[in-house]
Amino acid sequence: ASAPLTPPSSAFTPTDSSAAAQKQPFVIGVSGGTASGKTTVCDMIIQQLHDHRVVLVNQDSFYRGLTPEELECVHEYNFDHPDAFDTEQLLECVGKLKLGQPVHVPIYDFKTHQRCSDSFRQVNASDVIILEGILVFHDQRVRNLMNMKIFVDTDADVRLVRRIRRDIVERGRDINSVLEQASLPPTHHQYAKFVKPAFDDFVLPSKKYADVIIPRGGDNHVAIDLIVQHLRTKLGQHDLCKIYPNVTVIQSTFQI
Ligand code: UZR
Ligand code: MG
Repeated sequence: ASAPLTPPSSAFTPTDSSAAAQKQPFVIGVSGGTASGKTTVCDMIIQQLHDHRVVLVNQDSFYRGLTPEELECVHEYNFDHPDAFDTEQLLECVGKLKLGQPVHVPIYDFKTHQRCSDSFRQVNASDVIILEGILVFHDQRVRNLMNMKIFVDTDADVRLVRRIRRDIVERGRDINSVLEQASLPPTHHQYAKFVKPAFDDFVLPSKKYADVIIPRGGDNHVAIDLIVQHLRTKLGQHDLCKIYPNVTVIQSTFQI
């Protein structure tokens, strides 16, 4: 069951809905294969736009928690398929942020494959919303919310090496569990069985929707500088910083 997205008492409504409709936050979609450097690219954009209010929403937060039955055969569960995400909830969340309303984003635990049942991350109104994830370009309704789409394009071998390192260091795995069922032939390993086919079937085809393709990810400082320059121009043009006159209180608790 989906938990409510909007905090009950502090619901924020723009004072002038027509003005807010004209000057909505700038939504950037950042997609690319697993461990391509999406999060790094987003962090670099956020760092360089330090004088603006930018929030990052990660598609990973919208992973559905696994049922006890699914947990029993977790090796068979495809985390790389679009159905693994609660896209309706993601849509509702980004839709509300676009209207200037604060939302509660679920917290997903990669170690237990469950959502935190009692805590959320509050994300407040902002000038820029970055929506990041392997499949954020898959659903047309999600794409339609985006003002700019960036695809981080990193070679598959580089991604696999990073993925192994990251899952061991950050996501509570060992090498066997990253590749899964190491006693079986390589075609049965999790990477070969799910991650790679889903990249070919769903992630790569969504590259065609990108406005900008960044080769090599976070190492590509030139591309990130260009994007930030463009964003600064857009933010200046739309005077987005001043769209929410009553946001001051929220701003003080603003977090990324
Ligand atoms: P990024 N994933 C997990 O490893 N465990 C989970 O509980 C949920 C997801 C992985 C998922 C996907 N695949 O490739 C990756 N698996 O997280 C997406 N297996 O995250 O974009 O940060 O790499
Ligand atoms: Mg990431």
